Amino acid sequence: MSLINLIDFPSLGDDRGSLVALESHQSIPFDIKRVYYIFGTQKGVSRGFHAHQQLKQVAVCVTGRCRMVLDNGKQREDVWLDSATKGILIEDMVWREMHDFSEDCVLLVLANEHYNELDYIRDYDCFLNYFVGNEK
Ligand code: T46
Repeated sequence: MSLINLIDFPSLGDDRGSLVALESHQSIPFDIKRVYYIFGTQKGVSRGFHAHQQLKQVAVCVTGRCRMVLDNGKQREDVWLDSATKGILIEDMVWREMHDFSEDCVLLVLANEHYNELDYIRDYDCFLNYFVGNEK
């Protein structure tokens, strides 16, 4: 099964332009508790390099693009986020990296929990070790 779970957001455009509405339990499959956005990423800089123990997120590039890498300890896949109408669902215990940010990239992220640094696994070996004796 693919790690890349894309969500198409309906564009409610008219002749004035476009509009996308994101709502809990509509196009976003959870209660939204937090919204943040990543912008101004310097050329050549990659971000992420962590997993979350218990956090679901949907990420969408509302402007520009970046390449999202997802890894569940067995498979690693990547996808370009390059559309304001295409989100990616990132489940618990998935290692993520974001690469190749365009200068104008604004990556909007919706999360089902408040910020909690203790939820982060920032070491890849620790991430892999988590699965030892804890098979999904
Ligand atoms: C993720 C990817 C897609 C906060 O204080 N509150 C927040 O809600 C967040 C997300 C971050 N922070 C602080 C923690 C760090 O001092 O902001 C700083 C940068 O965070 P971080 O280095 O974790 O950022 P990224 O771009 O590596 O990762 C972020 C999210 O943290 C992460 O949950 O899944 O984007």
